[in-house]
Amino acid sequence: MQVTVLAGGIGAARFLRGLVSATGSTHDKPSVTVIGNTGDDIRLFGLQICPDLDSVMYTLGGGADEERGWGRANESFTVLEELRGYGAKPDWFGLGDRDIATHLVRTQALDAGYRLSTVTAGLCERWQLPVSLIPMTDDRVETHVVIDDPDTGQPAAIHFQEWWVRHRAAVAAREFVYVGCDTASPAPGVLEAITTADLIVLPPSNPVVSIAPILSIPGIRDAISQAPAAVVGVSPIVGGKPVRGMADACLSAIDVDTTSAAVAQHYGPRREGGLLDAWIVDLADADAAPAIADLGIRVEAMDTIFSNPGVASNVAASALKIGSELRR
Ligand code: FO1
Repeated sequence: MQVTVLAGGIGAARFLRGLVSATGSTHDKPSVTVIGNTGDDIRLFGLQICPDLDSVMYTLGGGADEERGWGRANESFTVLEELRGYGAKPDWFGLGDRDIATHLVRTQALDAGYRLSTVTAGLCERWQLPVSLIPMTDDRVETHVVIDDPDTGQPAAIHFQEWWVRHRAAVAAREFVYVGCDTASPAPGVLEAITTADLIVLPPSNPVVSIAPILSIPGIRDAISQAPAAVVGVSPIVGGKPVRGMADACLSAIDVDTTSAAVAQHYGPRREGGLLDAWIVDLADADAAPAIADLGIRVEAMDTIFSNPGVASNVAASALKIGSELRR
C-alpha cells in the first residue's frame, strides 16, 4: 500500500515513525512518501534552514533530540554562543553545532544550483530514511505573519520563525501569508505521489503553518481532491488544545475554533470539494464524533497521544484500515 503524507513539525514526525512500523516501509523499498512543508524555511547567517524537512529527517533517521522535538541529539551550541559574543543578530534562533553541518551541506549544494528536492534526497541518504522525503516545492516559499507593529500599531509582516521562536506566538497574528506560493510549482514527484497513492494522510500537524502552505502550492490541493486514494486526517487538537506547539494561536487568526471538529470542518468533507474522507480524533473528543460525521466525514476515536511509539503505530494502522475501506 503506497501512502503519501503531508507533513510539518514534530507531531507529523512522530506519527510517521508509527506509520513506518505499521507499513513496514524501508529505505530500500519505501511505501511511504512524505511531502514536507518548506514554508518554515529561513536563511540565517547565509545558511538555508529547513525545520520541517529536518524534523522528519532527524526523527526517522534516529538523530533527533526527542526532548526538544527539533534539532539534533547530543547537540551543543558553541557557534551560537560565539555569534552572541559578537552581538550577531538574530540571536533568538537556536542554531546547534551539529545542525549547522546539515545547513552547510544543504546551502553549499543549493548555491551550486541543485534543487532542494535533490539536495534533500542527498541529505536523507546519510540517515537511510525509511521513507521518501520530498519538499512541497523547490521554489522559495516562506510563511510570514502579519502582526500589529508594537511601536506604530501598523500592520507589519515578520518571518514565521521570528513569530514562533522569538515571540512564542504571543503576539496576535492578523494573517498568515505564504510568500511566493502563487508562482511556486510542486517539486518533482509530489503530484505523482498524490495521484498514485492508495492512502493520503494529513497527520497531526499545525493546519495553518504546516499543512496550509503545502496546500497553497498550485496543483496540490486539486490533486488531493481528485485522487483515487482515501484521505484520512489525524486531529492535532485534543480536548480543545494543541497536543504540541501553538496551533491555537494560528487557528484563532483564521477564525477557526481550537477544537477537533472545527479543524475537520476547516479541512472540509471530500464529497463537498474538501479534503477529508475520515478524521481520527482522540478519545477525549469522542463526543464530537456525531457532529463531524454529520459533515460527511467518517470518524474514529482512539488514543492519539503519542506518549509511546505504540500509540503512533496504532493510529497509523487505523488510518491504513480506513484507507483500504474508503479507497475509491
Ligand atoms: N524552535 C524553538 O522553539 N526555538 C528554537 O530556538 C528553534 C531552533 C531551531 C533550529 C533549527 C530547526 O530546524 C528548528 C528550530 N526550532 C526552534 C523549531 C522550529 O522553529 C519549528 O519546529 C518549526 O519551524 C515549526 O514546526
